[in-house]
Amino acid sequence: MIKEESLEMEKVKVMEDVLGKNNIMAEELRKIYRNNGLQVLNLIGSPGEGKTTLLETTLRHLSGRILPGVIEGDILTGRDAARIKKLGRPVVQIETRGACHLDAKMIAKVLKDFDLQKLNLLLIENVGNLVCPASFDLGEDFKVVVISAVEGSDKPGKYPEIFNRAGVCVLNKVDLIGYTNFSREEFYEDIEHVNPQLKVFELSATNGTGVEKWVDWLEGLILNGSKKD
Ligand SMILES: Nc1nc2c(ncn2[C@@H]2O[C@H](COP(=O)(O)OP(=O)(O)OP(=O)(O)O)[C@@H](O)[C@H]2O)c(=O)[nH]1
Ligand SMILES: [Mg+2]
Repeated sequence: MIKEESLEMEKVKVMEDVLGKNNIMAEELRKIYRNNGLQVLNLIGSPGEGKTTLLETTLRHLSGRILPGVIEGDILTGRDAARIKKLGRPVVQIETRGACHLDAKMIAKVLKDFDLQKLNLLLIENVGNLVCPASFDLGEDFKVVVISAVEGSDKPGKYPEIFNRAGVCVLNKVDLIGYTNFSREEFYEDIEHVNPQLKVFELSATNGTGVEKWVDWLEGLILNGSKKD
């Protein structure tokens, strides 16, 4: 029993150390973003919620108006980066080779692949996971939690950490909501408990419903925060 407890304490210490080091690196990233007039979003959600599809739709809408770059995080493959590349914006793929989240060190390593002076928005798609990425600060302005109507309305209550740390939530796949038992009442009640300040965009990344509002918010963010024209 005592052995189990001390093992548990050891694990907590290791984790605190890892997160502490990550926080220091995230502060460095924040300075780099600020010095380059970059707004940064960290998109977090389970596999298949539509994060890459949302990025594709967003890039199409922002084309010619905003200067986004994209970092794609996956355990393996460059598939998501290949999708983004087709839209003609700078993109870098990080393959974590097993890690269930991106960390600040990984981001620092790939930033040199961008000409940051030519960007005013950096969109980071984290590894598909609703849990691990929540704890790792990437120096972002906002964590954006992406969930889809298909996965159920009970998620904010069951995964409170990410809903609590996020500034923005995208509820995607609303085109399918009528085929599910998704309850907006339950969803918004949970959010009220976990993070009443959370800004929610309901949209469909595939048919475009609600995308305008999301894009308008993003544009506002850039216009207020960036010095580039
Ligand atoms: N009906 C519908 N399907 C969607 C929507 N958004 C994405 N999809 C579909 O959902 C599937 C997964 O989409 P992705 O964008 O690859 O999901 P992801 O979150 O990036 O997945 P990972 O990178 O593996 O974590 C694809 O078949 C998309 O076409 C939507 O708004 N409505
Ligand atoms: Mg993806």
